[in-house]
Amino acid sequence: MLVAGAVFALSVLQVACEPPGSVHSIIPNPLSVERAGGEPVQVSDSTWIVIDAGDAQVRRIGELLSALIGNTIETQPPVVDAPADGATPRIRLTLQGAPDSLGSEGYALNVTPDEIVIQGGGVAGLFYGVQTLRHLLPPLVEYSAAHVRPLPVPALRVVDRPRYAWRGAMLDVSRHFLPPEDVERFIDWMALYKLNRLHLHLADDQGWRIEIPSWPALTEQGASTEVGGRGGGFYTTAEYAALVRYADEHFVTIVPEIDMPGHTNAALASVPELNCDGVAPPLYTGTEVGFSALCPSKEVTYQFLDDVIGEISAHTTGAWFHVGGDEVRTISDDEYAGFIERVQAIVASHGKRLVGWDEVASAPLRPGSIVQVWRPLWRRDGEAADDTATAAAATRFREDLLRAAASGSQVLLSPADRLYLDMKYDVTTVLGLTWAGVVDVRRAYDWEVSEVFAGLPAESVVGVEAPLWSETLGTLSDFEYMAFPKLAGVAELGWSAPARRSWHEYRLRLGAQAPRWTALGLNFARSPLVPWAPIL
Ligand code: TNX
Repeated sequence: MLVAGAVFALSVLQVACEPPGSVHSIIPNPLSVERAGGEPVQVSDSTWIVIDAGDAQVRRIGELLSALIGNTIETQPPVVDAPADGATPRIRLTLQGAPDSLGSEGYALNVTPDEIVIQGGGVAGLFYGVQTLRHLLPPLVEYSAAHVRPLPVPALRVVDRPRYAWRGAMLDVSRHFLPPEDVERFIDWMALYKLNRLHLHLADDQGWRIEIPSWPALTEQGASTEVGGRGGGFYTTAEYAALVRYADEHFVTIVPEIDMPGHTNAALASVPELNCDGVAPPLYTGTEVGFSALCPSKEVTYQFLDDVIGEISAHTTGAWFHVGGDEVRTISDDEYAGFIERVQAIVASHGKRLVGWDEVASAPLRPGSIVQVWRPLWRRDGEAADDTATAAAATRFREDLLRAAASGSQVLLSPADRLYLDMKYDVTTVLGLTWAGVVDVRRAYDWEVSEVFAGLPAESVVGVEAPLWSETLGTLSDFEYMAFPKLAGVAELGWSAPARRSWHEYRLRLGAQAPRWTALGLNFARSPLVPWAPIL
């Protein structure tokens, strides 16, 4: 009787988490979801997780799922190579049988009364199929020591694959440092929404955040402070390598950034010979930009960068190294282009591909480089500009970008007036900045990536990334508050086909995340544009 009552209460809650007008609450919205009708399937103590025999990667994903489900049932479901006789119901995880068209990140998920089957196009696809199953399980599954409860999963079939290869977020750990365990938490939140690139902004005027054994002053001096003067910190080589490993295990690729030639006061203050006049400036804890630059005409600059890029690249499993390149106001255009060309060769010599902020489009880029567009969309074309200098700069930028794309560069979109997570939600938001406007949840979500640059071929766009700058953010809780709920929308922008995205339907699915985020202990902004589900 009690159990029946609990089951009834749970199915009511489950329905409550699927708001009217929305068939499910999965974010990002999958390519197709078909409800099968009938009773929900119950995951329980007698559910086993069956994997492809002998496949260690599939086993690891099975164990992640077992640990999640184990929060809520009496004993963790065993992960087994082959089902014992009659051992049903079961959840089967396999790399067999997914249509080739789904690619390595795609998957099919089938929930039937007999079994739940996830077929991954590759290991990443299998992991994403498990994330989708997670979204279908009641939010209470996220409490790490929940009371024992049954776990209803609606009967349905999902077929899914991402639109873009690059679905990213960026953490500015220079202006305020986040310790490794906080970055790991952020990776957890990214993985839940199938985001797959974490760009770490590891050096700026206010702090150098990664150990470079051949230049110890960088962290001895340059890591000792942050915006406002307190704190600081850095990742040791071992901590960085462990972060890269943790991210890889969650199908997130770390993209390290050392911003250069500008945004380098922390390095210039630590190593005098990097300054053209050989004199180290004091450490900087303010928030101005554009005043610092490595000396482009000194050989030691390039020896230094070769060491830094080589050391970090050696511990980076991903294919990319981000060289910043933004907002330098103290060197000439020719010096800038020459600097980027040399740095590009250094990045290539360490086996990586260059990523740079949009200013790098003015330099001759190699095929396969990525230009990350940060300028706000209202600065992208001359017509919207209110003075001729801005209009000319916009026109030049558009020409540079199209030329770079024509010679094989890719474009990553992070327009500040949509995707800068540090822009305030509205004028009352205490944290954040407003230089690119106030950006509410709808503004971040409700635009179409392929319409941004007329003339840019669709295949040049590698994806989207949402930067989170931290001038005003001090703790993980602050970072979370500015990232959520907007980052869930960025994930959908990067994953879901345009026909699968509509603000009016999305806001219902978004509102359904509140009980899960609460269970996870994730701090989020209660945007008034979203009908938040009751918190359990
Ligand atoms: C612009 S756009 C920056 C950062 C600031 C941020 C604050 C770009 C590549 N750089 O240096 O932190 O605005 O929103």
